[in-house]
Amino acid sequence: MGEGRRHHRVPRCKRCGQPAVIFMRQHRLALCETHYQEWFVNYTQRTIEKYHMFRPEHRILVAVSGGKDSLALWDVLTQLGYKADGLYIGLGIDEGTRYSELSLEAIRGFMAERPGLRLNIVDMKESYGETIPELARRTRRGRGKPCSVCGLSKRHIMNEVALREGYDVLATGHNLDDEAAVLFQNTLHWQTGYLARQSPVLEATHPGLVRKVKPFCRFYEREVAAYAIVRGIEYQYDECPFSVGATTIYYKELLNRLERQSPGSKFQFYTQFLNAKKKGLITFHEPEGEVVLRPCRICGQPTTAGEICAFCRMWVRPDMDPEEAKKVVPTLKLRVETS
Ligand code: Q46
Ligand code: ZN
Ligand code: ZN
Repeated sequence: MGEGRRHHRVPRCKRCGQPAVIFMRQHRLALCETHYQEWFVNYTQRTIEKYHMFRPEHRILVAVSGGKDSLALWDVLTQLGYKADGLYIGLGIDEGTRYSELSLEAIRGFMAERPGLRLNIVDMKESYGETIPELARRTRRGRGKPCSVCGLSKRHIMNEVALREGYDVLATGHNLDDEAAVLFQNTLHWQTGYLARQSPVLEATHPGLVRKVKPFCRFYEREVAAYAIVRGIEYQYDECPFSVGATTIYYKELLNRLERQSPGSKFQFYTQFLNAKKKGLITFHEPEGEVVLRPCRICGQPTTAGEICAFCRMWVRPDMDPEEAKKVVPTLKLRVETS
């Protein structure tokens, strides 16, 4: 290859001709730092509109973990002028890594540079008397890993805070890599119920459930990371110590290999699935009669698990009478910090 040709291959920003910081093959688009930021924010708005996620009058609760995805999402929604507050759940995960402590530090650092933000905080130990690893050990759920207790608790708390505080929608920072990995896993196992529900918007199918949206679902993880870096967001780089060996990581690696061989395939896989579903070219159904939602007798949140939801069952024993059962489930305490 001659010198001239190699020079020609240096990617240039499509808008201004300056050297590009990113090239996105699926959009055939190279952009410089300034125009990438602009494009990223506008593309998020296009995703919000495409899937009818929310409008400017809605109150949005953003689930923030301190990682790049959730902080970048909070940053973008604020820039777009949406009324977006944060929710941080202090899981109490340390395991020698200070994971939870560093996560909250990252969020506070982020807020310090952006006056006017409001963060709702629920600390597991403070509200429920136990951290996530302690709760998992006591209830013996999840074969030595606290992830099932953690996922269950996060879902319950996010829903409770959103409804109690009157938010219209809960927004999470799931990106394309997350969504494609879940889609891949569900397709391999033909989990038709999950495939029916996998969507950038989860409607509230019951008055006790909040609507959920994923405005970053069409961004590759590396695109979100690039945005966080060019915006100077100091996020928590370390993953939760319990994420090592998670099955979704395995599916992400498989998809990354596919992506290396055939760039753009992750984007195609996910967006074509959504398009085909929207056009009615493929349809999936929940297994009939299996998903009946009833309010939990203790907390009132809808559950498929019978009379008492899985969250409340971490405290309630089967031999307890209803009055006693109501008393043993701790109540959520919410703190608010503003910047
Ligand atoms: S579930 Fe498991 Fe995550 Fe909870 S314990 Fe950590 S890895 S944070 S998404
Ligand atoms: Zn440019
Ligand atoms: Zn309950």
